[in-house]
Amino acid sequence: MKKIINHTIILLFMTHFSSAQFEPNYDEAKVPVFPIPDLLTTFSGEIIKNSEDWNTERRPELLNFFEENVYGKVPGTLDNASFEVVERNENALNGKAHRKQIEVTLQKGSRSLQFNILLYLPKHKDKAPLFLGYNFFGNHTITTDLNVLVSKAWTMNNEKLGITANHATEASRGVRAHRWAIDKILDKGFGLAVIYYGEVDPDKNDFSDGLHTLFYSKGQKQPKANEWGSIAAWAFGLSRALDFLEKEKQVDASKVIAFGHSRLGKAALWAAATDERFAGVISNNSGCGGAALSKRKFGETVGRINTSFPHWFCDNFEKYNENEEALPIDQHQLLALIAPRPLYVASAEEDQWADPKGEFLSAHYTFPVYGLFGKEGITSQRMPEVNQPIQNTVAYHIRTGIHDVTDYDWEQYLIWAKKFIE
Ligand code: GTR
Repeated sequence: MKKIINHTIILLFMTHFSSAQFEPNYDEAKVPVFPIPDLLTTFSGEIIKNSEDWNTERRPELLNFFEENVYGKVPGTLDNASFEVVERNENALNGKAHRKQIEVTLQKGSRSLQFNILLYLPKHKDKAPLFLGYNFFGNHTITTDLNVLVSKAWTMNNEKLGITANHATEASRGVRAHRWAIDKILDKGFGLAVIYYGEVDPDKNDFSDGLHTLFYSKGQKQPKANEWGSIAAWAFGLSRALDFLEKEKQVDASKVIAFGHSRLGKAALWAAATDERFAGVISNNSGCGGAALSKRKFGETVGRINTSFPHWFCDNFEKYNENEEALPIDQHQLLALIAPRPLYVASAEEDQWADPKGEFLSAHYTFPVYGLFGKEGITSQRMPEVNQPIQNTVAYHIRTGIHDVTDYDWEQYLIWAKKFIE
């Protein structure tokens, strides 16, 4: 309760005084000088010299730190998960794809939660590698395909996208199609599976709904300080979708790439860090609490993100509000948890809020861990020019334009995925 009151006060305060309260730093000269937490030295000072020690010592302690202090632990296990195909068509998208819509039911004791997966698979492939990711406003927004079901779940209002009264309607069909290059994905022989993130956990500072409620003990109203926020809940949802994909004959479940933009990029990274079945991950403009280094305090900061979105991370993360120096880790160590699997970090030139340079450096600093596995990271500290991708097992590009997902982004992801995942 106390937390809720505090946040309400902070939020009210922010709405009135936000510009005076928080001035993001966009000046490289004002970025603090700080030591990059070393990937290959354990918290107790041991030096990691090979992949085995990384896997048995360093990786687990880093993962544990992020679980306890950043994203929060999943507090239990489900009793059951079931999957029902509620709609299918062998000739979707002008005969190019198989379409399936799957209702997933997660159960714990007497409580349950349902969410829907929209799956497109290329008809010319017997077993397809696949991108799995969330969308912001419902599966029906990613395509003009009239058969995609409109979500009944709570949805953030967005008048421009035709969403009012917190529920989506036909009016928003296809409004986000430009973010999902479905034809290109299918033509290259990849499948695409998407989920509306609000069905897994509605994106609001309210822990009385969504996935968290399944795991509450008697009388519990919100997760404990080291338990999951919304990002970890969304990550958990991606893993349950992967459980389903493992049963799908036409999917190559050993080649599922978690994909996400912005807050959903943070969720994709955390999903791939916690679930090693993901073959790789793409972080599109994930920014603070995603790929970007926190200690640079460039654009969005830990204090700012925990104030604007108190439900995204676990409460323990608030210890680092305006106190990034005290963090014994930084986000390059989250990225290193993906190793040796392929990792793509992408930025946009006009998305300074997400700190493109901090995203690049974070990807760069993972190279010693990829090196332990004989994989090529990004060794140069020099950021590439705009629209000049670097594509190794670790890949990075900064494209022209704003915070968004574009065809250009997908074209690069497909070139890289063909080389490093397929
Ligand atoms: C912003 C938030 C970012 C990013 C973004 C998004 O408001 O500050 O961290 O996640 O939302 O998800 O579009």
